[in-house]
Amino acid sequence: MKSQSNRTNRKASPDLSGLPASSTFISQAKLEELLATVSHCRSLLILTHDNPDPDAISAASCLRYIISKRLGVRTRIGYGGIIGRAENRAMLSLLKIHATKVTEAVIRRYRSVALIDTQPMTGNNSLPHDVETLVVIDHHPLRKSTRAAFLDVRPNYGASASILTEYLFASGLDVPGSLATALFYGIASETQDLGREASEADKRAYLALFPKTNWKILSRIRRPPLDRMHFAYMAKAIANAQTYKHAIATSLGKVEYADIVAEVAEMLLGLKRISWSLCTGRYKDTILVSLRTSRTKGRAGTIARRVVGPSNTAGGHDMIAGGQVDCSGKTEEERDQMERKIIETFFRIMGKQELGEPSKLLTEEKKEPGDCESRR
Ligand SMILES: [Mn+2]
Repeated sequence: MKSQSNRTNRKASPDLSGLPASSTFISQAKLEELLATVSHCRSLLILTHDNPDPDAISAASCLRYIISKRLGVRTRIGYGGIIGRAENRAMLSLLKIHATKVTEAVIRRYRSVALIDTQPMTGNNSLPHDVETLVVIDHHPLRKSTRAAFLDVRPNYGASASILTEYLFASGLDVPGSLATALFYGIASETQDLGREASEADKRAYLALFPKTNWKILSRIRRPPLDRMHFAYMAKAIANAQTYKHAIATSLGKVEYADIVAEVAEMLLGLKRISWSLCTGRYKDTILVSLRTSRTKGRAGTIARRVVGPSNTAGGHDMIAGGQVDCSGKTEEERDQMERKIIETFFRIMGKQELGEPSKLLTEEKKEPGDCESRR
């Protein structure tokens, strides 16, 4: 029985759909290569991007499981920023995943570092530029500067968790329910339930994990208790939102955790007739920019780079992207100004260089209570 092949059969990936999910030849060979590379390590730091999402968390946790079971090498999962999103915090606690914030000094203590769901010098992780990377496993486009003893970068995959799922099944190890649930959630959230940038490989991994997933726990992760702060951010995001043509943008100003910027960008994309959304927010000395589009060939990564300009870092995929603009040494007013400038640049790009008059999402029309007539 062959599964029906869907509209996109990406050239880069060989057709493995006829094979059982547990044996993809590439991952079998890559797994052996990975184990050989890591086998001489005394300990390994598994580093994700700052403010890791479920894809990064689950992929890191799977790598840790395989390496400790197969090699007995001590590992630690670290990240530079903060895990703020309620779903991600629930994921860590309910699935008992141990990940800690690491400083530059801690990173430097490790001889061997594995980067997961990110690459050296992307600007979204805390690996110092002079520290060598032993392992890179990622699904973002391969950067010219990326060097590692072991490299597995598959830009045609929708999630890093899908790559690690293949390793897991290729390893022949038991698949614990908690790990399956983490990976399943990693793939599902990264690809919006396989609807966004998912390839055949992601579907295969998703199906392989399906029978082992703990649905009760997954449901609790997806509906976590939200604190008041969350609603306050949403209120601010909506109050500040402006639309221009098919684009919407907002700024949050100072934020206490970085994830909220992406969360807002995702929420705003839900507005009718909108196909691009952007949110900015300041976390410490960085202005974070999060970009989303509903266009499957939107090249959001390229747009994000244009939005932040050549002296800053940005990257991403077709439909999701992010960037960061350094604002150290600036006053609060200057920082506000910089956020406005980013949104202006974004609207200019959306307007093909001409900038019309953006309008506020919420207009101050005289409305009777209960009047839900929409704007014309
Ligand atoms: Mn990812």
